[in-house]
Amino acid sequence: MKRIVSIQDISCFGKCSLTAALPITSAMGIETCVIPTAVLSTHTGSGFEGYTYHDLTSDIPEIAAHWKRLNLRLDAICTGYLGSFEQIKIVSDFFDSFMTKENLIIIDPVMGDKGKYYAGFDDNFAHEMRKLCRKADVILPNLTEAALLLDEEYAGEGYDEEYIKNLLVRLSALGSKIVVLTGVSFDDNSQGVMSYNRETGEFSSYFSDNIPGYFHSTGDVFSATLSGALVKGFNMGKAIKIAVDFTVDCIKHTLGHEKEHWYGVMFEECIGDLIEMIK
Ligand code: PXL
Repeated sequence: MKRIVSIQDISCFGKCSLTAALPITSAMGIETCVIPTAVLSTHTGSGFEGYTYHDLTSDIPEIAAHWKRLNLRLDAICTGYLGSFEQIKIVSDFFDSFMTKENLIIIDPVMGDKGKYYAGFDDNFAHEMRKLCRKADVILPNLTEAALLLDEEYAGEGYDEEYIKNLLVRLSALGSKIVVLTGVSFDDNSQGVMSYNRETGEFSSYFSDNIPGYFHSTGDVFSATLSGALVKGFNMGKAIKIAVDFTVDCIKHTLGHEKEHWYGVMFEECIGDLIEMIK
């Protein structure tokens, strides 16, 4: 059985980060260990003003030291929302202790969306995240995070394929072998991802339906599913297809329930579809 660790926050209510990753990768048949980076009453999205935040940075080195004594093998180390600038350094140390020739380091550089930082993030954080990305096999930024990592203007809409290819090459120069850029859309009807493998020089893309609206937590659903599919041994092209198709499935399933489920997609009712997709 494969084993991964998911390093990100627990938003106690809000269906994102660990509360999405844990059920998704477990359902894919992967033993999922967690390192919670912070405990929040909810995620920080607008509508949840007044959320509580408890930082767990100081617990991480102790958890790592205990796991080292247990000689735990990890097939992938996956990171998402990291709670603070200081935490990035500690996660970087965790990579140094647990990375091997065989395992995968997958970083979702969660920092923002729609051209803006999420609450609590700033340029110092982006600068530190840029350094962390050097250690990754795969990074999964959205277009906003790509701009923040490269310290440049957010492209918004109206870019073309050449622009995205150039962005991918420059992102890969930060050091990761593979860059998977999410939320790419060249027309109103489709949205998907484009990726670049620095070692082979290959670009690839996969698009699905563009569903108008904003759906919270889809980045976390996508990154958990992609990480799971890679650890299961699917090649990058197939893993991207599974992750995009599952994310779109979750969004379609949420359509018509957005009033009640504005804070996160209803991925729970789609888990059965995911299990079929990886058969
Ligand atoms: O979905 C990304 C995410 C994860 N964790 C927390 C967040 C967000 C996005 O807003 O607030 C706490």
